[in-house]
Amino acid sequence: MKTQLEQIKAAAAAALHGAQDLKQVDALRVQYLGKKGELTGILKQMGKLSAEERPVMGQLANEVRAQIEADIARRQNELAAAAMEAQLKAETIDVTMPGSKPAMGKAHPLTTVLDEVKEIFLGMGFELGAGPEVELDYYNFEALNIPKDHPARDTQDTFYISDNVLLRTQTSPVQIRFMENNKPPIRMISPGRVYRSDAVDATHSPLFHQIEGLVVDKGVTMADLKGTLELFAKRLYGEDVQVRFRPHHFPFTEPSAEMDAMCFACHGEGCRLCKGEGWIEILGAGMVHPKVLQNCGVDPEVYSGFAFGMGLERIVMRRYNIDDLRLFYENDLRFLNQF
Ligand code: 2NL
Repeated sequence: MKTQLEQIKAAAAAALHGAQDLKQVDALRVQYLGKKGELTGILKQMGKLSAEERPVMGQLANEVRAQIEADIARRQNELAAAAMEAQLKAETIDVTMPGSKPAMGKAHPLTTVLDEVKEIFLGMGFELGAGPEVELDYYNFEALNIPKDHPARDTQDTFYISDNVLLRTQTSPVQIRFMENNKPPIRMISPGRVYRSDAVDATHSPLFHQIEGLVVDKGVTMADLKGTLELFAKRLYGEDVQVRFRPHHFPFTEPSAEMDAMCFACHGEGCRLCKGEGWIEILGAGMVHPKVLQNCGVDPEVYSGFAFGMGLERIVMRRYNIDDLRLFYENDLRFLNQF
């Protein structure tokens, strides 16, 4: 029996040494130590031994079992370590490989020009105003002296949400609210999204951007309007640009005017850019109508003011010679990467 035990120990050690994976190791464990295994088979014969031999063989059998268990554990560790080694080798990251460059975004041309316009007015002491895009009819029209039957209120132009709620068609409601909540002197601009129910084409979009400005104080005159807006045009287009004011009409200003800049392509000669005019329209402006001041709780006997408004898209289109408004909203990188 002793010889048998020694043989089992040696055979198990050799077999485990040759085992190539954990599955084989487990099979050997069953083969030698399992319920029907070789060692167990020997132990079952212990009953036949004499009382003297039994404890000696028992101890030897236990030693053999312990040795085989130790061999199994060692082989399992070796195989696990080898598997880990192989996996690490297969998954090695080449830290010297050049990375893929992330695409860099850049400011949208509307943002770039809006930032310039803001900078010019903030430099003149204006502050920024903002307000809701979903507005009350009162702030968008009524307070601005646009009566119920005015063509500007035509439902073809305005997105109505209900009878008296709409998407603002200009940023003037921001200024109305500003006058309600702030005492003069007021110097503010309100850039923002505005909405008109227009069919989309090269020059129309249901969403576009406006920049309006408002100055209210004692003794503000048309001369302040002209000086401020001329300075703005020179800052935006260059010191040598000439401007002119033409009479116009808006319900919310009186008198009203439009400001043109001399065409920077032909210098007044008339060309394709200015459609032969020599001048290009930049903005609309005027002295705030006394009724509008009154609607906002500003006494027109004490205060006066001027206001102006311009479309951001048109300014950007002229700046970069862009002929289709839709390009601004499509986010085609071939377009956006040009700026
Ligand atoms: C244009 C002309 C303009 C105003 C906007 C305004 C605002 C208040 C009172 C009076 Cl609160 N006026 N805004 C004034 C004149 C012209 O916009 O052609 N915009 C694209």
